[in-house]
Amino acid sequence: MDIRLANQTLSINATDCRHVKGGHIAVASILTVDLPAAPVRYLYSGWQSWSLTAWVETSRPIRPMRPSIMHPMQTDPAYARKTRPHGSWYGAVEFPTGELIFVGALDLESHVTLDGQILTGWYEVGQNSVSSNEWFIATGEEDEIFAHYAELLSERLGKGRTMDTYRVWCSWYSLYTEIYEGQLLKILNNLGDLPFDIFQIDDGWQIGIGDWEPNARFPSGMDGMAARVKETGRKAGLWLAPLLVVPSSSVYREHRDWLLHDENSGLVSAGFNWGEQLYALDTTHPEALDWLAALMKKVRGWGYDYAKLDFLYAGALPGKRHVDMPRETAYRHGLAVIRAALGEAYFLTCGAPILPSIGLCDGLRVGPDVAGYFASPRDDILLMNFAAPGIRNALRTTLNRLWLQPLVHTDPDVVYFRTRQTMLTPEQKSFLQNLAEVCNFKATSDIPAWLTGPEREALRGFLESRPEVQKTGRTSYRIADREVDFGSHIDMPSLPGGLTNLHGAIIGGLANIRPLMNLFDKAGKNSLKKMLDQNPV
Ligand code: 9PG
Repeated sequence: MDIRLANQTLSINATDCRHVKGGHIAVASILTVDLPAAPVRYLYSGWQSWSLTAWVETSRPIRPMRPSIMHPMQTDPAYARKTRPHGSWYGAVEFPTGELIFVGALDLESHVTLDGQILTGWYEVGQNSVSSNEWFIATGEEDEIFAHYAELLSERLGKGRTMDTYRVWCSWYSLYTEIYEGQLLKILNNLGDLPFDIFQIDDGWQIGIGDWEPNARFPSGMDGMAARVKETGRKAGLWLAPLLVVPSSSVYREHRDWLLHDENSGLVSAGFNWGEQLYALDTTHPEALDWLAALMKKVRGWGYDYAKLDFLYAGALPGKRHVDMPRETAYRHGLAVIRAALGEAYFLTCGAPILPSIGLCDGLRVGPDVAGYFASPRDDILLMNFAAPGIRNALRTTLNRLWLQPLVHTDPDVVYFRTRQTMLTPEQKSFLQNLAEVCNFKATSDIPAWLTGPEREALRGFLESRPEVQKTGRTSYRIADREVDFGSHIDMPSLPGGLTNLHGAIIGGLANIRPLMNLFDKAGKNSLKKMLDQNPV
C-alpha cells in the first residue's frame, strides 16, 4: 500500500495502516518500506547500554566487532555478525537532501535493517499474541520524530517516575574493584560538604557474582557501610549484577536449573569478565525470581536506597527458558519483580537492553563506560569495537539516545574534574561535563584527595548548577550562555586497511583465548594496585 508522508509517497508492505500524530502506524510482522532514493546515512540502534548507537555513512562497510567473546556483553549476539546496517527496535535513513525516514517498532523483540533501498522491520516472534506487530513510520525533523515515538512507547511501556535526578559519587572510575571499607569511609569523610546525594559503592564489595554478600574487605558488613553513609545525610547506593552467575558461585553449584540454557541443554554464554565465563539467570524460573526478589529486599534491608543493577542484558539473551516466552518479554518479567522488590529505591539499569527497560526503572545508562582516555586506537581501529570504554564512544552513543529523556533519566556515566590519574585534556573533560548537564545526570568517581583546590571548587560548582539547556542543532546545545557542539568529536574512526585489519584479526583472536585474557586481567589488577599505592585516597 502507499502512504503519504510530508511531501512524499512511500510504498510499504503492511496488513493495515492508520494515520497518527506525527506519522503512521503500520501493522506487519515483517514490514518493508521502499525508499525513494539511496540513503547516505543510517541510524544504528544498539541493543543495550554499551552498544553503538549512531548515524553512520551507508558507504561504510560493516565489519563485526572484535573480539567475538565479547559479543554477548556488548551487542545483541544474535545479530553481531550481520553485514547490513541493523538496529534493535528502530532505524532511520537520511537522504542526500537531509530528509529522514524513520521506522520504529512499538513492541519488543523487533529489528530494523537496510538492504539497498529497502528498509525492513521484523518481529523476532512473528505473528503471535504477544506482539501487536505495530510500526511507527515517520519523516521530518529528527527530534520531532523521536518525540512522537517516545510518546507512543510510553503508552505501551510506561515511563520512569517523575523524581529529580541525584548527584552521585561512584567508586568505580577511580578504584575499580580495589575497594575497602576503611578507604571508602575516608573518601566519604573527605567529600565533606560537597553536595552529593548518593554515595554509591560499585563492583568489588561482594564475595562473588551470584554470591551477593560482603567479602572480607567489608568487615562491618554492607549494612554497616550504609549506616555510615547515612550519617553524612546522604543516601547509600550499591552495585550488583543480579542476572549474572559465574561458575565459582553457589547459585551455579546449587541451582543449575535456574540458568539460561540453549536448545541443546548447554548453558548460554553471557560473555567473559572477572576472569570467568559468565552465565545468565533464567528470569522465567519461579525459584530464580523468588531469589531475585529476596536479594533486592536484602539490599533494601541493609539500608540502600539506590540500586545500580548492571549486566542486565543477560536476562534477555536468546535461549530456551523454563517458561517459553520471547526473550525481552522474559527480561521485563524479571525486571518487574526487581522493581517491585526495590520498592521506593531509585533503580538505575546498566548494560541493559534499552526499550525492554523502559517503564520499569528510574535511570538507564545510555552509553558505554567512560575512561581516563578519549579513545583507544586498539579498540577503534584494530578491534572496531565502539562499545568499549572511552570518552568518544560514550559521547557518541549517549548523544544519540537523548530522545529517551521523556521516558527515563539518561545516565551518561561519570565526569572527571581531576588531573591526577587521567590523560584527558581540559577540553575532553569539559565534553563530559557538558554532556552531564544536557542529561541532567551528574556523577563522578573523583577522589577528594586527588583534587586540587580549584578542581574541588569546579566540581562543587558543577554539582550546584542547574543551567538552562537548549538544543540548537543536531549535535549542538546552549548550556546557560555557552554554545557547545559535540559534532566533530563523535565521528567514527576510519576502517583499518589490509595489514592493519590482519593485525586486528590477530589481536581479536588472541582476546578470545580465556587464559590469555586472565593474564591481562591480572596484569591490569597489579598495575591498579600499584597506582593506588602511589596515590593514596
Ligand atoms: C563494574 C562496571 C561498572 C561500570 C559498568 C560496567 O564489556 N565489558 O567487558 C564491560 C565490562 C564492564 C563494564 C562494561 C563493559 O562496566 O558499566 O559502570 O559498574 O561494570 O564491573
